[in-house]
Amino acid sequence: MAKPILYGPQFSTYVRAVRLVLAEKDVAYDLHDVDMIAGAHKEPAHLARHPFGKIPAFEHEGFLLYETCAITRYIDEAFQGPRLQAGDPRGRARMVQYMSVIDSYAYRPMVQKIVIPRFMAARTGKKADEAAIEAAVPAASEALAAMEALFVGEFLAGKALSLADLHFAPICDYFRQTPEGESLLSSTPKLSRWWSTMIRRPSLEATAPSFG
Ligand SMILES: N[C@@H](CCC(=O)N[C@@H](CS)C(=O)NCC(=O)O)C(=O)O
Repeated sequence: MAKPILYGPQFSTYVRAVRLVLAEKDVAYDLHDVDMIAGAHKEPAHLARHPFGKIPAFEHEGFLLYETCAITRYIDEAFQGPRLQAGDPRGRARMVQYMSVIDSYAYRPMVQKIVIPRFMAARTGKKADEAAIEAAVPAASEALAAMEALFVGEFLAGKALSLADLHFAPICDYFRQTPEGESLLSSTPKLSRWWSTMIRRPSLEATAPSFG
């Protein structure tokens, strides 16, 4: 099979989620950068791959795909390697539930409202809007609490690693590096334990974001 192509910058949480799946399944791929900082994701070349101008987009032997959940599920089903979806309906349903919770309730407050402003402030030396960050904490806390309440096994969807773990790991990795994330994660012991095992996976190390 030809190598798939993943379009997007390596520091993007959703790009990393796809890279984690590719790494866990040991699938070789080409990563084509899209300069998100310069706005290349809103330009015609990328809009042809993703009409909403988001990151990432994916291509495999002429098959074009966008939306991270669809991409990671395709990779799991189309390529060899360990299965990343449970064999039973409840395990798969729990995985999808987690991924939906992450997209609908966790990403925006944690990444858009807390991580990005904190990282931008650190990079530019400008002050972050503390009131805006503080305003996002209750929603981030609510999302984490819901995820903690659903957690019953070693991994998000049960006893085995699934697409859900790889969907949340990039967000958790950035979030825990903010004071808000560090504090909120200290009150979710199951997720904190989960993170301490996730961080040891070679796929996490292989996809660690870098900022030049
Ligand atoms: N629903 C999309 C969300 C992707 C998304 O929000 N990606 C972020 C980067 S991690 C992005 O494109 N941000 C730029 C923007 O919203 O303009 C998916 O699942 O792939």
